[in-house]
This record gives sequence, C-alpha cells and structure tokens, in this order.
Amino acid sequence: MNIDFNNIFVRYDLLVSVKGQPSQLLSQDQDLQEIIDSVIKGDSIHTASLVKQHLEQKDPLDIIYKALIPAMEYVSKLWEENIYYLPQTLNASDAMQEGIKICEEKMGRAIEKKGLVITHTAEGDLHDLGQKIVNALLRAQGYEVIDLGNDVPVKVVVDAVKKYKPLMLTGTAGLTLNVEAFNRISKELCKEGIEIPFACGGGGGVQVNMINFKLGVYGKDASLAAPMAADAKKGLNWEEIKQKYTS
Ligand code: B12
Repeated sequence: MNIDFNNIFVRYDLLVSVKGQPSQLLSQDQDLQEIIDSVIKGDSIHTASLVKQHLEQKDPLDIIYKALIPAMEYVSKLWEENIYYLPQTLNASDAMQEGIKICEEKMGRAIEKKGLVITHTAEGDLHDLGQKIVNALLRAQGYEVIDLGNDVPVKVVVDAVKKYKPLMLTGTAGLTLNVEAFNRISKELCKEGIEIPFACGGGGGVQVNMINFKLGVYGKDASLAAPMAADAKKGLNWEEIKQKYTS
C-alpha cells in the first residue's frame, strides 16, 4: 500500500484557514504589511522583532494604527466568518498586544482607548474561553479591558465596577446554573444606582430568555461585544442596547 506520511502532523484547521489569508494586502507599505502578516499568523515573537526593527525608522503610532490594529480587525472578521477558530484568534490578539506594548514603551505612554470594559466569567464557572475571545475582540477594536478572570465572586465584580466605572460589564457562563450570579450582580449594581449594560453570553444552556434581569443584554457571539460597547459609548442605555441586539 502506498501511504503518504507527509501530512500526518498538519493542522488541517490552520491549513484551510490560513492558506491565502495572511497575505491579505492591508497596507501599501511593505514593512507595515510584514507586521500585519505576522499578527494575522499569530506569531508574537516574530511580531515583536519586526516591530522593534521597524521602530528604528517608523513612528510607533503608525505601527499601531496602520499595522497592528488593522491586522487584528481583519482577524476579527475571520472569526466572525468562522474561518479563524479560538487558538488563531487568541494568538493574533497576543501578537497585537505584544506589538502595542513595545510601541507604547517607545512612546513612553499608552495609546488612547475608546473606553473601558470589565469582563468576567461567572462565580462558580471555569468556562472562560468565550470571555477570552470577548477580551481579544474588544481589544482589537481599541477598548481597554479589565479581565477579572473566571469563577469571580459577585462582590468582586460589583466592587470592580464601582471602582473603575466601565462603559460596560460582560459576563460569561458555561453552566446554566451560574446565570443566577449575573442576576445577583445586576441587583447589587442597581442598588448602587449603577445602570450600565451588562452583556452576558455563554455556551451550554445559556439562552436569551435567561438574561431577563435588569441591565442584562444577551450576546450570542463574542463579536457583538465591541459593537455593544460602541453603542454604550454613544449613550444608548442598556434597554436600547438589549432591544437592538435581541430583536
Ligand atoms: C471546554 C469545556 C469545559 C472545560 C472549560 C475550559 C475553559 N477554560 O473554558 C472544562 C473541562 C474545565 C469544563 C468543566 C466542566 N464542564 Co464543561 N464544557 C466545555 C465545552 C466542551 C466547551 C465550552 C467552550 O469553551 N466553548 C467555546 C467557547 C468559545 O464558547 P462560549 O463560552 O459559549 O462562548 C461563545 C458564546 O457563548 C459567546 N459568548 C460567551 N461569553 C460572552 C460574553 C459576551 C459579552 C458576548 C457578547 C458573547 C459571549 O461568544 C462565544 C463565541 O463567539 C462545553 C460543551 C459545548 N460544546 O459547549 C461543556 C459544558 C459547558 N460543560 C458542562 C459541564 C456540566 C461541566 C462540568 C460540570 C463537568 C464536570 N462534571 O466536572 C465542569 C464544570 C466546571 C466549572 N465549575 O465550570 C456542560 C454544561 C451544562 C449546563 N447546561 O449547565 C456543557 C454544556 C457540556 C454538556 N453538554 O453537558 N468544561
């Protein structure tokens, strides 16, 4: 029998999705395009070394706004279109953040963010992959994210919101049972008179009709987090955002 062993270690998801994708032309400048390709490939080490190399001639803001951010915006599109999966998206986000960190060090200051979002995974819940995607896509769109992690007690979430006053709060739950923690957060925030949108999502059994408490907005897909934050920044209240994304 004639067996071809050449492809036994090939990651077919990457083969299918990356083939042809990284050379998406997003810049006419060859140096910036190199950085773009490296972010889309999710290669943090190569991105860091390219950024350092090109910082010798280029303005850090050009590298951020003309290479790192457009590359990650393109990755967000690949995620929305189900071409990129979790690992590719998170790797690209890490590469973008690595590049931004180096540029910020060079500038001596952080770039201006569109606004702050606090994300967390529900008390009692370890299913944080959805939250990680939410973080990556929010950062890709220029939001500052405070990631409280997983299994976060209700009190810690409420205290963080009181302290940092974000545009929006997000919650992820894998276990249906843990949606109850979101309800408690909502009650505590309302008691304090804080009425920010609380975007909630999660796999397993989390359904739109469970996010039926005050402030709660159901998000079916992580890619909705950034547009929701943009609406919050425009001044839409949680009910208007809920109506927009669940009708
Ligand atoms: C991976 C996994 C685990 C991993 C989690 C690792 C990790 N770091 O996340 C581990 C092994 C730890 C685990 C443990 C358990 N798990 Co589990 N797990 C899964 C599994 C297979 C995949 C979940 C996942 O990550 N999906 C991928 C992510 C990206 O999807 P997502 O979180 O849903 O996020 C998407 C959307 O929901 C949305 N989204 C999410 N958050 C947000 C937020 C906002 C703002 C927006 C806009 C959108 C959004 O965007 C994402 C997509 O774009 C599911 C089954 C399944 N196929 O869903 C079971 C599942 C969730 N687990 C289940 C169970 C029962 C358990 C355990 C109790 C098992 C046990 N007996 O120990 C424990 C509980 C641990 C705990 N305390 O949390 C059940 C839950 C049942 C239920 N309805 O409650 C499921 C459904 C499996 C099943 N069919 O029974 N699990």
